[in-house]
Amino acid sequence: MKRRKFLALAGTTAALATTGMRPAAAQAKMVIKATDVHPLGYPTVEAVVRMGKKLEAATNGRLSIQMFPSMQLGGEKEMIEQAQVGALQIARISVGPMGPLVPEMNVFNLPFIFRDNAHMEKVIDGEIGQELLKKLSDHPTAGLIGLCWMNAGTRNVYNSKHPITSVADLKGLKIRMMGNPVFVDTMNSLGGNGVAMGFDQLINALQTGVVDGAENNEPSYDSGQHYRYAKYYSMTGHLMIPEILVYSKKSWQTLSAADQQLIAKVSKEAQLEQRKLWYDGEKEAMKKMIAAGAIVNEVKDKTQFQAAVKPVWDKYGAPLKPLIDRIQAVK
Ligand code: GTR
Repeated sequence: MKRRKFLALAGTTAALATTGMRPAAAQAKMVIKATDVHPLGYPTVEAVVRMGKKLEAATNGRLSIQMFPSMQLGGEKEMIEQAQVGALQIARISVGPMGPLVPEMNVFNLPFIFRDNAHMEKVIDGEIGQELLKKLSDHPTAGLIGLCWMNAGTRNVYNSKHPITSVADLKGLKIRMMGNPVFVDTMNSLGGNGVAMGFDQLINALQTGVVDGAENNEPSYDSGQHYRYAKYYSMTGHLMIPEILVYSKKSWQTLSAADQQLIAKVSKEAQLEQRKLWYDGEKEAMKKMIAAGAIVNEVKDKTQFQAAVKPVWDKYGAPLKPLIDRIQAVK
């Protein structure tokens, strides 16, 4: 269905491309602008760079990806806005800020929604993952095409004061959360003070003591250099939020159907390839942060954390109940 719609939109170019009347090499060269908040070498960045190489190889260099890493084009909010107007094509973003845009996506933003990585992967690789990407692509105003999912591990709390081993340890701590009310409510339910702020502002806020800490996976704690100001990294594992690769809908509609199919294909491959990079990246980051002085602690009893976030589930989970039931039924 999607293919038919895009064929219609792309018009003559698509017709020519799909009937093979015009050799691919004769079409205009196109540089696809991609961006990520993380630096070169970070698993999601590397996965998109590799996608670019595949596109080049498949089109004799007609299509390529130019990567703008390290927030060169702004924070996540700006990246989404630029993709919406077609100022850039590919943005790799967390599902975190997507909740307010596409309400169903908030299901992945509920604390403790997934049992473990294997559960999360099964969901994003399966029917539900496909459905949510389509929900985004079909959304009348979001202006984005959902290309694929990527792994982003588990988010853990880190701060400059002391290790967190129980909910009581969070009391009074100002913890930066991503810009989506579900996260501020999550931190407040856990007893801390959630402060919404962009990833791009966080290092400054940690440095100046505007916040005492934040929460993220190990590679982000490392890539953001947050360990320099918040050395206690506690394995709270309260969130497991996949990342999403989006394409500007405005730009997508100018592509030929053949190019859309090719980009969709390499994206699907990237979804599976990125996770190998992810698990290596997690290990690397852990080694690096410990060497840099981070103090990591396990949280033995997560049940009190799970009990404390019940109000978040009551508030945000109610309209998502059928989807939650399906996710929980994935074994
Ligand atoms: C990271 C994620 C980023 C960004 C960041 C954040 O794990 O890769 O896209 O969302 O978290 O906390 O803002």
